[in-house]
Amino acid sequence: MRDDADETVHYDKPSGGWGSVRGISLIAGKEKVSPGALDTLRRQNKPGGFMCVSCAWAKPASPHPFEFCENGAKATLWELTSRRCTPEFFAEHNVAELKTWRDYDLEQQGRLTHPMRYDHASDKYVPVSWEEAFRAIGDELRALEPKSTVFYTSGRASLETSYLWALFARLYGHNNLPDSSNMCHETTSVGLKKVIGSPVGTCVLDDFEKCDAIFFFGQNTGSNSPRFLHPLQEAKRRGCRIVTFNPVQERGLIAFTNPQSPVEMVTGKETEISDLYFQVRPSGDIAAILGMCKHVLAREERQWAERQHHLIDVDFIAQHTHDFDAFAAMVKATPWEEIERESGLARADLEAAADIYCEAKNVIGIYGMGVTQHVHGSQTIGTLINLLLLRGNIGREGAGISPVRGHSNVQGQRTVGISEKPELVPLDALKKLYGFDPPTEKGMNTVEACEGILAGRVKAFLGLGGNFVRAIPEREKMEAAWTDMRLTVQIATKLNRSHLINGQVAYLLPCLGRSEEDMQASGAQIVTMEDTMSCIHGSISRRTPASEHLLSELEIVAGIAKQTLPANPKVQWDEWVGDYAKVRDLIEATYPDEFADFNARVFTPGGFYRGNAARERVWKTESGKAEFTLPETLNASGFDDAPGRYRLITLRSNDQFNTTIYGYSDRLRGIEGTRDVLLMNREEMAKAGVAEGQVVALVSDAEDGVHREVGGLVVTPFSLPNGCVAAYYPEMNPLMPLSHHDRLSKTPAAKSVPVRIKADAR
Ligand SMILES: Nc1nc2c(c(=O)[nH]1)N[C@H]1C(S)=C(S)[C@@H](COP(=O)(O)OP(=O)(O)OC[C@H]3O[C@@H](n4cnc5c(=O)[nH]c(N)nc54)[C@H](O)[C@@H]3O)O[C@H]1N2
Ligand SMILES: Nc1nc2c(c(=O)[nH]1)N[C@H]1C(S)=C(S)[C@@H](COP(=O)(O)OP(=O)(O)OC[C@H]3O[C@@H](n4cnc5c(=O)[nH]c(N)nc54)[C@H](O)[C@@H]3O)O[C@H]1N2
Ligand SMILES: [Mo]
Repeated sequence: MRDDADETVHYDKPSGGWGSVRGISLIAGKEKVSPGALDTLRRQNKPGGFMCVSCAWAKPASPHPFEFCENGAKATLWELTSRRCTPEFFAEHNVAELKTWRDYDLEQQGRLTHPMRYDHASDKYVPVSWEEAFRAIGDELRALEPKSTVFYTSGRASLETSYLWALFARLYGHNNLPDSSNMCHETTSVGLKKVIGSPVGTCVLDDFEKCDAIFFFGQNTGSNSPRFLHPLQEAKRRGCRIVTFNPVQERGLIAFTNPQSPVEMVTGKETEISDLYFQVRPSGDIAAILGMCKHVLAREERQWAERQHHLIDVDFIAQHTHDFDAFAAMVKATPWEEIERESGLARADLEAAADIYCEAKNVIGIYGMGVTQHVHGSQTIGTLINLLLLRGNIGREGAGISPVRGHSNVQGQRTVGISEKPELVPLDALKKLYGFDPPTEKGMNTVEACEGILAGRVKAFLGLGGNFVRAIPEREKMEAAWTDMRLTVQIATKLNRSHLINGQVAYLLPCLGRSEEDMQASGAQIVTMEDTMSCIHGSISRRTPASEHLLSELEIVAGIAKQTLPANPKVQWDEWVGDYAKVRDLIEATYPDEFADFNARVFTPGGFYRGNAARERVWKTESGKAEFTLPETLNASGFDDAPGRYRLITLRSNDQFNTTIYGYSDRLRGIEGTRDVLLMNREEMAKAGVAEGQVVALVSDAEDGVHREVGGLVVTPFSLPNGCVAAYYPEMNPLMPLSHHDRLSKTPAAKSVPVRIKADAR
């Protein structure tokens, strides 16, 4: 760890503990939650209960008494607020006025209660009936060329809704199905698939009970998947070693007090999480991992010479992998000086980390956005897989690769057909089931949809959840181009910025949240999701919906589809709305291997596992084996260092869920009361000639001639590696060029954005 204790990270207490309990009660007060909300929390993430709307972390078969965390509680209470954003509210405030509000204040208006149509003349949202909304949207879609429309999804919608959303797109005639995943783990879907043949992680929860070492790259467990801290704490107590690579000293990866343990809470006893913690340079992971591989191979050579005994798993490498020799030669040829320079870490440190790797029988690799959101993020994934392959750490109990997904069903949406890539979808099965020819032309992902909107090619955007204009790069140009679209439709629970930037015809359609009862013809409905470990869970809730005018997401999708598509006896929207079990039957018919006996298994404790070929050492790659890959560069940022140029990390705080800001307390990083900060270390502050508390602007330093600027940032000393700065997402998104994305998957490279610091004129 950097030895600059005087820099921020004032918060020296472990994550969890009393701070997290206080976090929950604060949000309960702020949201003025409706009666019974706390009882709803008790049923969260348990078989027969409802599944948290926050992160995608696994739900264990034997849950804790309270199987939720501070942030899961916040997400649920956010949904169960007693505040309502009604037609009266929209009558009082026109959209121009609402645009001057903070994003936080928009969501603070509470749950949307009525379907609304945007009226250009008054610049206001006005109430509309569901029938009228569906008819008007259907009329618009029928008049448009299907391929000029985009159906976006944010990763919350259930498997049932997602399946029908994708089916609707294909029946209508396109594969333009961008997903929040395109800004998130698409690097995994493409990069991991390329090297091991699986687009998702190979670990299950049990593996965490058997592993001897865990290597963390760019995943902030304490904030973003806090329930993961429990298995980590248990692993730690068993003697499992944990090594972390992260430019930021994230509290959750340093120490944890279990808020569910009365003893720990009273005594303040904490578990140290990481044995070694390295503040790698942003985009320096390829170099760091290569350094570890170099040490592993050097030890192998020594050990073989001395004892005729292999350190690496030569049998596994021979039988299951491809291109080892080329990789080993490359590692050998890469000088330590280069590794040290690009990673920002010392050789001795990387060797110490590699020693832990060598001494552990079973190793798990974990990663998150700190890996995926880089121009060469997919190469980092490939390099990490190289390290694991050296000792056969894939396809074995207690070992494997575990990318931690973000949204609660983002992985599942891909499983059931939300994909712009037709080759990933069983089009033949769809053809057979529904009697049509599904479109075979590749659709648009998020970046391509943005390019299409900028170029005027995209005429309609339908958003199933999310806050697209806030989450994407290139904000200024995108917002300007957005209003040229003919039709924009947003299906949402709360008002956000994306609802204020409208096409010529625009609708805002409010839906039920997952924590609310979804009553249909056959009774209260179950919905399902897939967690980050490929386990499928049912979710049901009995809470009274926020408004009697809400429809479920599935009902809204069916309502629009019915008004858009010609009648087809094999497509029975009303029947499916009446009983979601019938949609699960269709999912099973489309994906018989993964979803056999779907309806019978929805409430399997811990979820049912849909399987993973790579876990069985069946490699669905080009070579039919797990691929050793040769990184083309040690610098994942995609740009060179230059005087005055910084790599900007865009951060999530502990007090937000993506574009939803719960509050202004980033407790675990010790930043309180504001998000308008620029974090940098003191050495860099001195070099740049800026002082603590000074207000500055960041400007884009991408070499594309476009001026991008965000001002009003207060310089705040913070422990970070040299050459980088950090600030919050989504506030920094105007600085991100649209073209700045992972080369393979087009995931925006939000963790190393080239910027300069400018004295702010304000
Ligand atoms: N409370 C809460 N929970 C969430 C979310 C939320 O916003 N709030 N969002 C959800 C979603 S959609 C997602 S995708 C996940 C996101 O969860 P994470 O994957 O944890 O994503 P981030 O917090 O964006 O960044 C992860 C970490 O990467 C580090 N990092 C940055 N650059 C680098 C680098 O070059 N190398 C390395 N090794 N590390 C780097 C950052 O310091 C940070 O600690 O969380 C989900 N859960
Ligand atoms: N700079 C930068 N940009 C990033 C990232 C980053 O780390 N840095 N992270 C990226 C990542 S990982 C992601 S996943 C994306 C997130 O992008 P999105 O998924 O598009 O954004 P969210 O903020 O999760 O969406 C929040 C909105 O969803 C709606 N909502 C909430 N619950 C429901 C529901 O149950 N149903 C429906 N229909 N709507 C609901 C609410 O209206 C709420 O305002 O952002 C990406 N952008
Ligand atoms: Mo995400």
